[in-house]
Amino acid sequence: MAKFLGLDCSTQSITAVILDSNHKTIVYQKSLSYGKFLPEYKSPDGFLIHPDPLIKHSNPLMWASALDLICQTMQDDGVNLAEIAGISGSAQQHGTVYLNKDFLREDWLLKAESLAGAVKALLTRESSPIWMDSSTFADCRRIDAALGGPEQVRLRSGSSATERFAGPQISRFAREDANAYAGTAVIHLVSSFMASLLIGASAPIDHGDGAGMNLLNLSTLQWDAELLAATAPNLDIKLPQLVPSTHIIGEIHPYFCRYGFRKATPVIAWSGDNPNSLIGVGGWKPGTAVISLGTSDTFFAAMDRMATDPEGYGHVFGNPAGGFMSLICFKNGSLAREQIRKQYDLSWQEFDTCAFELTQPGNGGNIMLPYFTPEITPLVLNAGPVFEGNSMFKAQKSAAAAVRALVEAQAMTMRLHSAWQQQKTKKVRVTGGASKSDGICQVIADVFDAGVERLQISDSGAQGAAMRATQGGGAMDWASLSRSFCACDAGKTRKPIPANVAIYNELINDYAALEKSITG
Ligand code: XUL
Repeated sequence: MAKFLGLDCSTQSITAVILDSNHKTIVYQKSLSYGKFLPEYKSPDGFLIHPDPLIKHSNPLMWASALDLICQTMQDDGVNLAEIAGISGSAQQHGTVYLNKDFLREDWLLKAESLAGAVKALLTRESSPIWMDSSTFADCRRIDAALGGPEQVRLRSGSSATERFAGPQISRFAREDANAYAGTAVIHLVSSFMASLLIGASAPIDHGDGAGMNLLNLSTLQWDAELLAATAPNLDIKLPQLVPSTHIIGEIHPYFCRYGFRKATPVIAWSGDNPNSLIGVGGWKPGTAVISLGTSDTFFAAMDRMATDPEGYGHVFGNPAGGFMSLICFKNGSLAREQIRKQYDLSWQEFDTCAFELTQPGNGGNIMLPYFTPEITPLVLNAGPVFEGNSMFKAQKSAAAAVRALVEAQAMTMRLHSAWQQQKTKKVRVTGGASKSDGICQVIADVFDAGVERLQISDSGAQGAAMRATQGGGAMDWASLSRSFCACDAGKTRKPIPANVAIYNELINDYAALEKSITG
């Protein structure tokens, strides 16, 4: 048997990817959005509508229903699930699910008609805060203070106390609903909750996703007693065990035989979507950085040693292939590109021509700070782009210069704010819609002095999970998985041009100085 299943429970949809390790092919891929297929949960975008814009919760029963739904859909699509030799999963990071002591028993799934039906009575909190929630500012500051300052939290957990992370969210729940918190026997991440449903028992949390909680000590890979104590009372007895992401956590529960799964199909630990995507795009090994050009731009990379961002913007998670990975998020991604394109009435083709052919590297000294929307890396609360350079540029009268300035700024801010990793980027893999642009890819190659490879993978989380299931099942190793499933079109690689690299090595200092003049 050579088929492996990866599932991805993301913010808006559930996805399944099945890969065949003998033929080195993806044999099935399906995504179902909660809004369309589970309208009864009244979450068109995957979360519950709330009058307070800082609060973003989802109904965990929706995720349980989605798991039933995707299994049913695979069966209806004629997939023989008895051929699946291993399963793993990916889930949006940071969300938490709160359950009572009956979830720790062995029989809660035995006679169930549906997963949501089995779990409903076991929840101690009806809704789950997700990564989009930013209601825990006060909790973050309390945790910082208890540890003796924000650097302590960062040095231990890999990230400063962060609003969307599980720890601050647990802290808020314990303060605001102490009774429900006291009745909570176990707190899961979305990933370990979904894994629990698959094995019909409370599953462990993996190091990849566990690092997104402000609770895991990255030096010991154990829960940090002081962070736990600063977060909420008795938290040590409510958290699952920690395991490496490659760990086989159990066998699929007989409940799933109704969909055709074979009894005892092994389940490999689930992880967060970013650790899974690192694997899914072939970025498991230090030296390769991944840049995903999406609504927000994200930069992530396997790290060759543990380091943290002294400025507190970057995060460190576990790399499922061992060691650590960075994740840095820039809000002004496609949003900013779209804004400039519209402002100058350009097609995407024209945008690319501006960035590539009509302007020169260094942009004649014209620099932009691309804060079209409030930025998180670096922290800029008052949005508004900054134009510094000649008068035409400052008056925003030159489309070509504005496009190049934006593209250069987005690449330079990524280099600047990933420098804390102190490792040489030898290769960059770029994904997402804007990776089609030759201009953008060439600027990234020149700014990072690294070859840029383009990769079109639509479901990198689910693909990474399927690859992890294959590795965990012993069928293939990381290197052969990456070669087989993350191959790039060699003809489209962009190489750094030494003269341009030299220009950006200078310009980045001017860019950093301009940024400092705004952020202080
Ligand atoms: C990472 C983060 C998001 C979520 C949702 O820190 O908050 O990427 O994992 O995808």
